[in-house]
Amino acid sequence: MFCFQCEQTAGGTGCTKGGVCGKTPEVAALQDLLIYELKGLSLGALEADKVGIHDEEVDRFTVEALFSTLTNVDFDPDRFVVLLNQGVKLREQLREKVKKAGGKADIADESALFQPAATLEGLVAQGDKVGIKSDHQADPDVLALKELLIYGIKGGAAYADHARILGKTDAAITRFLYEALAATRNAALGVNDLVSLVLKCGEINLKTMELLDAAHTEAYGHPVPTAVPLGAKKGKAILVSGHDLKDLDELLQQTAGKGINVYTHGEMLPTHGYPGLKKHPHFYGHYGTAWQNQKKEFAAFPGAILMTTNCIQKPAESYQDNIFTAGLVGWPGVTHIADRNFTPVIEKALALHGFPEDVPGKSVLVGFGRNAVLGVADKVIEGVKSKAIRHFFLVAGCDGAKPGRNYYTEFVEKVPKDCVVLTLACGKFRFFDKDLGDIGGIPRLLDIGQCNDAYSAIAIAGALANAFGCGVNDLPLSMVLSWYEQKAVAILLTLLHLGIRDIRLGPSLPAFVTPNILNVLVQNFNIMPISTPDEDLKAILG
Ligand code: SF4
Ligand code: SF3
Repeated sequence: MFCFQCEQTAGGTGCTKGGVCGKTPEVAALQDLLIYELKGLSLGALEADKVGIHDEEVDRFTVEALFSTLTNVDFDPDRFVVLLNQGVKLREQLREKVKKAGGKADIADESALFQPAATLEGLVAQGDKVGIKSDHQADPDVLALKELLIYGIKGGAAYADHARILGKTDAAITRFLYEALAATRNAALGVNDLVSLVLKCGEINLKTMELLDAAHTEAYGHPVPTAVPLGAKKGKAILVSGHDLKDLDELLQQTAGKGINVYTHGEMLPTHGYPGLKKHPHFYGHYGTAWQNQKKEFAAFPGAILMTTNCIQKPAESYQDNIFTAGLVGWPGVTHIADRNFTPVIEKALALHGFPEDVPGKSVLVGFGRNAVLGVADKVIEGVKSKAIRHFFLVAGCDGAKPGRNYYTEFVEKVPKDCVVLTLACGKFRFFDKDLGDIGGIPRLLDIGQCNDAYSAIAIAGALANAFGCGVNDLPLSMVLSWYEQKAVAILLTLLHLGIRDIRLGPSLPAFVTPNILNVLVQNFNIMPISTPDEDLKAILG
């Protein structure tokens, strides 16, 4: 196997003997094969488009299959076998439709002719031949850009999937997924073409995130500032992790009146701010921190656990029977809920002892999405004009296991008292429970939401730039980002598409970016690695 799509890749270069994440060489091969198959399917979908055929099932499959290969989502080989067979069936159905419509049904590219082997071993052997390292001819910079493009669309597909689950789709988004996948089979594309495509990936991801923002806020209202307890209430308990609001909503409905309190873990924390979810009295509080601490935190949780999206890790034996997966998440041997009927989760929670006593704890504030922040825009603008607020820092992105991520804790601790920190995604767990006080009633630490809410941060920055009559790059705003998986890659491409400069990125730079490509990014966007909190703060604030 060879995989270097995430930040924790082995030795900072690539996982070759099994993933640091727990991905087996077998699953790595199946994922590579699925991506290869999607390339062939995309070539067919683009031909279908030319004769006016648009297949919703192919759209849905493509989005779900891409999301399944994202870091820490699906570790179950059997699920990939199902996907591989489904994909070829859809490809052939589409081919027939195109043929009937008089379009080009026969595509010569090998990926479009792929036939899955009948056995798991056979599929793994096929996958081993089509991985990242299979293209020996390609220029390393071209390969790097093609991988960057694939990772960008994987992240974008995750957001598209969340929007689709809440009833929002856009054909322009899936059309770009096909274009991008097909482009990776085009040997004629050079560095410049591919740089344009990765920036277009950022543009399409912005559209996707806007759609997701609409999906969330139309279904559950705009988040409102909400204090979330970090302690626990005596009684039975369910812990929900991931990003899927629909799963959480259904679970809250199905647990109503059953004497079970529902807690969030990881990226679910900001969901406490949505009026449509917080209305449930048994939606109690937040337990634990970010995904990489789940082994320790889940082992101590006295109830059932539901993983709705990434990021699952190998369950410890102590809670293997208490954990469930939903949506695209999978772990071999863990019970999967495919239809949002959470009865097994509820039964498990009722069978476990729950919290024997109330557990006291502090609380944290969430709910500072674009509506809440822009609702006090006058105060914010006045604060900047009167110099009460000197600078904004967006300290956002993923969390992970690397010790270097302490940078973000230290950075936020060292931000001067006359500055405001905006945050989103699971990187916030490095500092989310710090009491930073306020400036004239505006909290100094504002949680915008999940990584899924990055659109909100962009909208806030855009509105501030409008109010000050300048560009986002001219605002007293600096972005200090942390990345781990491919959703962060998609968001980063969106920021580059918007022309945002001077982003500081850590804890390390992506292994898939070659020195030449890094140079292009540095020259055009002045993107830079984080250094030390003191040096970076000095460089930003002067
Ligand atoms: Fe390694 Fe990350 Fe790939 Fe897992 S997803 S195999 S940790 S590079
Ligand atoms: Fe976190 Fe996985 Fe990226 Fe949603 S939950 S930001 S790492």
